Amino acid sequence: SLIMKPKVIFVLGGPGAGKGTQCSKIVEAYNYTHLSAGDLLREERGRAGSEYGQLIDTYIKEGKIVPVEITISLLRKAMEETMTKDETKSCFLIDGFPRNEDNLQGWNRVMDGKADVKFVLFFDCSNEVCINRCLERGKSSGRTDDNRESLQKRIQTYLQSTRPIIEQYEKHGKVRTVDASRSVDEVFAEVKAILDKEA
Ligand code: UP5
Ligand code: MG
Repeated sequence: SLIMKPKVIFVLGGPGAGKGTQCSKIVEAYNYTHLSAGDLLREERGRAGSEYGQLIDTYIKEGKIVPVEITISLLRKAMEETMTKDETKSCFLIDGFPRNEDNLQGWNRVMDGKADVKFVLFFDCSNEVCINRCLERGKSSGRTDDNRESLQKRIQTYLQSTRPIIEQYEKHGKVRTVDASRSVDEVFAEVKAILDKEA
């Protein structure tokens, strides 16, 4: 039988910009499935018998971007599982990916023609706000990268590697930018306006 070609929105923005928070709200209101690349990597890191556990652990603490083969196989598996369980679930928010040129090339290699990337939903936020949100969350998150030292590196990686990816999509008119520094509800109102217009 014909399986629907998945529709994808890439969700990008600095560490702590609110990608996960807003994706949860989108899932409540729209028929989208949220796949956080970071969450999938953290899950794989904790999986007994994972051959990548140690590598993922080190990369995350260092704020470095895991080789795309690992991330893309997790994303692809999650998409396939979702669509196999319920074939009407063919819209995905891919949160925190693609973060660099290696990610983008890996996606194009594996997924070209197999998924429709609609646009990038970009949560724009100052580094200062991003850092403060992550430090605040770090008091209870248990995340190994919510500390000043890792955050410095995450911000660096974001500016050096991820911003250029967003700029590439921008050149093709494929970025929808949201001011992510406002309250959760204000940000979500802007997100809704974008999704309702694109749908
Ligand atoms: N918060 C959220 N919105 C708020 C608002 N409007 N006002 C006030 N507070 C707000 O939010 C962060 C915190 O801020 C929360 O406490 C929230 O309540 C509050 P969240 O929604 O979690 O922000 P998010 O953007 O999702 O932040 P996150 O820390 O998840 O972003 P990162 O991009 O840094 O983390 P991710 O999990 O995507 O990646 C982690 C690491 O995994 C990367 O550094 C990298 O090492 C690795 N990785 C890869 O290698 N490859 C990938 O493809 C993906 C990840
Ligand atoms: Mg997140």
